[in-house]
Amino acid sequence: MTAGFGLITNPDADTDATVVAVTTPAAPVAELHETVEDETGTMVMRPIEGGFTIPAGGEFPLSPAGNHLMLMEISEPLTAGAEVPFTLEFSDGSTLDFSAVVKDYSGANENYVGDDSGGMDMGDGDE
Ligand SMILES: [Cu+2]
Repeated sequence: MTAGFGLITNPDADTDATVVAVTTPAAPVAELHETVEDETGTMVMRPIEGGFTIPAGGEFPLSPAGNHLMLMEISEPLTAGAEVPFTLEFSDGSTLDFSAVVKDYSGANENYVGDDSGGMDMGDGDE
């Protein structure tokens, strides 16, 4: 699976900012995901309703066991060390471009929504 982690900050604003979408040339489909506990106590991830809200003057962490940017339907595995550009789109229509360096990551072995149903393409798990 391929996901994006980091920290979104909103240091100088006096209003909250809401990220409603993410796009990247690295993946045909990119989603904003949250990680939650389901009825059975299993950690699962799913598209977050309403987007990521970064409080005014605050920050919004993206982490392997929490909220993250989900890259889906990637045809070519991303190479560690490569730089991948992203664009965040905010609820007010503004956008923010940034890039992130691809890293191998072997942690975060939560169960993910779709593992059993096959309804979600998590990319190349062998990578
Ligand atoms: Cu995800």
